[in-house]
Amino acid sequence: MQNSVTAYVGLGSNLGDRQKNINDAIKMLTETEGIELLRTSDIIETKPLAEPAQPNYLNNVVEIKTDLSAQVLHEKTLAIEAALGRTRNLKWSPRTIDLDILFFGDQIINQPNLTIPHHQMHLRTFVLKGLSQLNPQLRHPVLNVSVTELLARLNDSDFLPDPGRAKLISIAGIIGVGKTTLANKLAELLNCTLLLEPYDKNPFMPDVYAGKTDFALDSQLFFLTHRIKQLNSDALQKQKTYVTDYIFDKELIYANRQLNKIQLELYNGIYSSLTSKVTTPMLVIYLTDTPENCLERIHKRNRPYEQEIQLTFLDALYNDYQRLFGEWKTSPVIKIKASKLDYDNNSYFEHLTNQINCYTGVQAAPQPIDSVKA
Ligand code: A4P
Ligand code: MG
Repeated sequence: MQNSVTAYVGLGSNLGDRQKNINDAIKMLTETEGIELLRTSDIIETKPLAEPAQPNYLNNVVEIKTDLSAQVLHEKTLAIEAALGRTRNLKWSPRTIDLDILFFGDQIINQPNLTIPHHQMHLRTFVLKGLSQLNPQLRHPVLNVSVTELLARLNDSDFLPDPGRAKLISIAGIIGVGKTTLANKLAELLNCTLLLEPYDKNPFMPDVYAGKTDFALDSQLFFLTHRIKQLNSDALQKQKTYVTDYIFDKELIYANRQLNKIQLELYNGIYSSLTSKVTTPMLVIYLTDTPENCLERIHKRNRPYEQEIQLTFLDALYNDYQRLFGEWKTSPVIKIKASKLDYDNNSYFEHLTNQINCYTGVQAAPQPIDSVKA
């Protein structure tokens, strides 16, 4: 094949003989002139994204070599879907077979009927698993990140952006890791609203850090009520983007560390009755550094009441955050080492904001037809 391109097609079936539908679709792709089948990933059973009442899917990904154009390949996949009995009545109704073009070489295509890379593939574990099995180093040409890294960010979940909600980007990490600095920078670059935690307004904090644990509950409730108000879904505009320098779930981490048993029981009761309207993040940026480096930053920034913080406390917080994100299923998480943040490097931040825009669904500027981006 001359001028051929390597492309990846995702297959899904949740109606009829699912295994046969996938095998038939692969056979028909293979028999299409201009397409050579290279490899197929394992077929996996997956829960339906966003439609829990539907039957489970079987999904896999195929790697092909083709000298067809992306548009012609798309027409061929539509014909295969039709031949295998796919009907298009309701959006996302169960289907005998669905063929999505995931990648077409490293081309970026934005046409009315065709978006490549597929516009939500970076939010779908059932797609990224197949891709990383076939080619772990393969890079997403818009995100400029490997499919293996994209898969790790989802922690085995699939996500569907909800247009009825605010786009909240939360920066997480232990004290002194640099969350507020990053939040300020991102809010400026993304031209969005910055929501900061009122670290200097909590009247109980100095006492708590000075070891007066009687005030720990007051201090926790001060933060809790502030954040509940700040992130209340009625207070945030849908579709608007916000950046916070904290993740709401840290409240439980700190409460567990700082409250005694009786305080914690009371706190937990209040917590669960008040948090139902808190907006959850669409994307988390988890900033990490060694507790030693964070302690050094805390000493440098010299907020008086923080100067008593001990390394053992930061160590414990670090472990709590690691546990939180080991189990996190609420949103994708971009993990960044604080040492990699380069505030003088515009292209570093261009890359980061470009990625954030992909996750929050801000469309890239339309590209010329069949434009190719290196
Ligand atoms: N289209 C645009 N770009 C592409 C592309 N790269 N590849 C257009 C294929 N089609 C593309 O697709 C809707 C329109 O998208 C078409 O007109 C096409 O020109 P469709 O296949 O007709 O409709 P659809 O599949 O219902 O919608 P869509 O948006 O493609 O949905 P998805 O993204 O395919 O999601 N859960 C699990 N576990 N596994 C699944 O496979 N699939 C879906 C459908 C939902 N939940 C799932 C799965
Ligand atoms: Mg589709």
